[in-house]
Amino acid sequence: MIRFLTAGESHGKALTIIVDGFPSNLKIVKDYINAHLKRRQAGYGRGLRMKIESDTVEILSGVRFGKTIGSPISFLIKNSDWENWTERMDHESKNKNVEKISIPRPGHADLTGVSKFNLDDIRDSIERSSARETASRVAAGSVARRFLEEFGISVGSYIESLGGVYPEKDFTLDLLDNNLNHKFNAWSLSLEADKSDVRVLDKSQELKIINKIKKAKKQGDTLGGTFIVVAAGVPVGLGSFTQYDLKLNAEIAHSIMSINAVKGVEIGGGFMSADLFGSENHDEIILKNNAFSRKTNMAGGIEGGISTGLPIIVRGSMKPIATLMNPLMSVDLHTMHSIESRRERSDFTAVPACAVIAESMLAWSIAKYFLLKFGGDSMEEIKDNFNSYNKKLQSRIKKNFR
Ligand code: EPS
Repeated sequence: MIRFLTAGESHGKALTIIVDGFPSNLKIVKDYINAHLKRRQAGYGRGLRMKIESDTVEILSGVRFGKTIGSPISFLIKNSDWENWTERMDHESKNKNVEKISIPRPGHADLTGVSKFNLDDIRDSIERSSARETASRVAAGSVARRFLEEFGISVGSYIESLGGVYPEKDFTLDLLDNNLNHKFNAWSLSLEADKSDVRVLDKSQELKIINKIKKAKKQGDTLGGTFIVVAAGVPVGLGSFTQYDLKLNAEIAHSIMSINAVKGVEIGGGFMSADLFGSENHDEIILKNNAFSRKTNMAGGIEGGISTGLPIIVRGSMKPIATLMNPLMSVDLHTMHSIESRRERSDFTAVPACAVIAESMLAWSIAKYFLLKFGGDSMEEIKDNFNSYNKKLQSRIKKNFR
């Protein structure tokens, strides 16, 4: 079973990540991870912090001569901004000039955090609840993504809407209609989306979104949106209906929902399916290229908690960033008086980044379930398991459909 743990405060010295359980002999270099970290930092509407940071990993363990060796992999991502925070983040002594924060922002983890942990400075809660932690997710997820590539599995994403601005031509419907080549590479979605400042596939939508972000900025407001993340080339048979906690759709929902500010997750037709007749919703079974397929992909690549072999289609919704420059009302925890919420440097929107993080989390979940099925200690052993399963599947089809 693979697992990862992250540590680090947003303005602490660094983020640290331990990735455990990956087999030996997986080729990985830091430039590969850094390229994805860079993608996470992009997007129109981000705040000043992204100008200060240029996130890169230092590999501390588990990789030798460009390959994993089977032992825990650990990474360090330095926070460049830490230099401006050494006094405020000192591990031992507190300078009396350091301001204590007592006004919680609605929608952030400020009030829940100080209530739960019995803290009298909201800063103690902000530091770890900050979405800065998601850089660590991308580092861990990049190991999973590299692993999946070895088996022809690709992951990609795009922004479907931002601030309620949707595209004229809904590409997501093409995915659900299964109008894709069977060799469809999900990374091609990201290659296209990364050309846009807001990671959309439609140029006219991009302009409208940028104008909406400008409007939000001017009003001291923030925006959220929806993103689509897809995994293609996933073999039939990952996940299981035999236990609630083995269902692949449940695993993916957990992964995506765990990303900061994500408030909704759908797989395939999702909420839209609830409004349709069964005959309109379900995907007819067909034979295509000597394999079972479906006419459509409303199931989003998962039936009965098990992957169908079709692309896994996930939609996530991200709420607007909680820090508003034109703030909502709050209560000062020291005076107990109603007061405008505190302003803190932040992003105006981070939906483009959220989709990159979702790619990392989806890659992680799929790698986890792939290893549950085909697991082994080295890449060679896993490839043997994978190939023998595929051989069996193919020989069954050949025998029955001659
Ligand atoms: C982020 C770093 C943070 C924020 C943002 C994400 O840096 P700072 O707080 O120093 O500006 O820019 O976090 C949030 C929007 C949030 O609400 O937590 C990052 O590295 O992605």
